Amino acid sequence: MHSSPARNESTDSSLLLEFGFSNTWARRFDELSSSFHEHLEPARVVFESREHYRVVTATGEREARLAGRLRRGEDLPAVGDWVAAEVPADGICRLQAVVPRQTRLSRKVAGDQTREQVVAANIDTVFLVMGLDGDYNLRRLERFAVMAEESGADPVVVLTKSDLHADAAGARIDAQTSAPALPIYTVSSLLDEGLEPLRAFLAAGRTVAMIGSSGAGKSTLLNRLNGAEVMRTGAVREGDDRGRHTTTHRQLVRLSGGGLLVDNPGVREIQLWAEETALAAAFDDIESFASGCRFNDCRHLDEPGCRVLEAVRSGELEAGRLDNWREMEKELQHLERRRDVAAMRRQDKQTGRLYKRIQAEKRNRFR
Ligand SMILES: Nc1nc2c(ncn2[C@@H]2O[C@H](COP(=O)(O)OP(=O)(O)OP(=O)(O)O)[C@@H](O)[C@H]2O)c(=O)[nH]1
Ligand SMILES: [Mg+2]
Ligand SMILES: [Zn+2]
Repeated sequence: MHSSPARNESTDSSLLLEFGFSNTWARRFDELSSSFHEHLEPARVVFESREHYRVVTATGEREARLAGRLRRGEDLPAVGDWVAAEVPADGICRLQAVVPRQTRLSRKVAGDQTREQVVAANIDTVFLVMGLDGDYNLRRLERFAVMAEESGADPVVVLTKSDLHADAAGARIDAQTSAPALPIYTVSSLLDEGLEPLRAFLAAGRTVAMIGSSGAGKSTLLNRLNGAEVMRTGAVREGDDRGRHTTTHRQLVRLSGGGLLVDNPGVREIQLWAEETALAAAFDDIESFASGCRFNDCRHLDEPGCRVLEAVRSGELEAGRLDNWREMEKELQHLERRRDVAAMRRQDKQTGRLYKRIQAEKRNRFR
């Protein structure tokens, strides 16, 4: 494989390093870009809004658009992605390809379509952000935990607004039953309390993405961790503490301390895009109870000798948590069927195209 001098220049760029570039990414970029005729440079997507992108290149932040071949594809670049870009001396960059991802935080697109939406790519840690005000909802936290488990990054729970809760420590203990295996931090951005331990996830070049409802305090947390305001924040509604969707675009911000933090618009309802293994990981307590059931194929409904139901009776497992697990299990099974159907349709289309091509070739041959 050839190695172009321009690429080496890029690899040495301190700006790219600050945004998380490494030898591994350089190698992957090299592999990808060597199949192109155009001269391409590595860049990281830091902003995305419909088809408008901003990327960081070796020489600075630039505006970017998708090249035609990317626009026609199904897998669009997401914030956090490393891309191979045409970078003109000035003007708009053209993104030609996405470097294969290390991790990806995904959801199913809203509505009926069976499609993945990548919320953030190549992140090391996911902050599951939830307010200790009216936003506090353990069932939603469990759902976020499944989404985060699927990502390949490490999930961390961040309970914000501790100053608004009379018993923040108690709320944290309750949250632990919904995320038994995850670290949980309680913070107040208002009082600047509890933020220090979060900085450990934001060392130079490390990437963290935040998910949570609108109004949970994500952007406020980002500003606090940064030490100066970069994101706009907005008051929540009186009565239900819901936010007003102040953040409208995904954005990767390099904090003054060197870490990279992806802020996202708030989401209230997420539909999962995950495998059952992610569900099992987020609910490993239920998995381990289930291994004690008398029947191997126990559905934990009314079977005799069901260890899971016994755990609910004895108070070891919350009924609401079991119900939530059931609901998500159904949702994931449904998703899997829909994904199979969607894959078959794609296959049919391809077969159809192939068939047409063969027919056309035959016609040409016998003409
Ligand atoms: N009392 C208190 N208020 C907070 C804290 N953190 C955030 N807030 C307030 O909560 C409201 C919502 O904060 P944002 O940071 O805009 O919330 P967000 O999660 O970014 O919301 P979206 O951008 O809509 O998704 C603002 O009025 C903040 O001042 C906190 O620790 N304590
Ligand atoms: Mg925000
Ligand atoms: Zn059982």
